[in-house]
Amino acid sequence: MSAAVYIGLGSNLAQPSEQILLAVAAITQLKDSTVSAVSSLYQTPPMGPQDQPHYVNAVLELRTTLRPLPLLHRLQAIETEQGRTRDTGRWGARTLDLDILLYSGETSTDPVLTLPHPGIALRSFVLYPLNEIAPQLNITGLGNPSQLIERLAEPCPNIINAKNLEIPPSVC
Ligand code: A4P
Ligand code: MG
Repeated sequence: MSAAVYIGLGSNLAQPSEQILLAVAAITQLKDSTVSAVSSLYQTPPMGPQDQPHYVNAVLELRTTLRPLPLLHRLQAIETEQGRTRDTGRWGARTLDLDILLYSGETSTDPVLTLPHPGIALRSFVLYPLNEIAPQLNITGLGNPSQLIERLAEPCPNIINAKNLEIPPSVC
């Protein structure tokens, strides 16, 4: 049986929108997996060091029979293929970051793969795109995206590519 997985995508180097679209295409090619929803692209101010460009962020939904760790390794390979280096310090600029936000209802405190991703509830660049594609999602122990957005009280980031939005999300 396949798991419902939510993946956060982020880029702020080397034509970030292109990096996100390339990554979506690469994830679409993963074996034993189907991309079932992709959010719009959002332009977001950097969290962390401010001397770096704005980010483009998105979230996608994947149905997969890959287990969490093999999936993480495949996502890290895609990051590397798209020129990701890990020498820019914590939360430094990057061509591509792929985070597993949720893997069905699985929970883990292992630093190699923490589930749900510990940043979900605190990041507008995750919550708005997640709310766009999965408004009813029950985020283990935390509530759904729109409840978390209300608690966060941060404005919706700019949508720079609304290709999936026939109707703009009501929270924006
Ligand atoms: N890791 C543990 N859990 C996970 C998970 N659920 N998904 C481990 C993916 N990886 C996970 O990640 C460091 C280690 O986290 C990995 O070895 C993996 O085993 P990394 O990608 O090498 O480094 P990182 O991304 O710099 O670290 P970190 O702490 O995960 O940062 P975040 O949380 O990814 O945040 N501002 C905006 N506007 N938009 C962004 O997307 N992203 C970041 C990075 C900072 N500021 C941002 C954004
Ligand atoms: Mg990361």
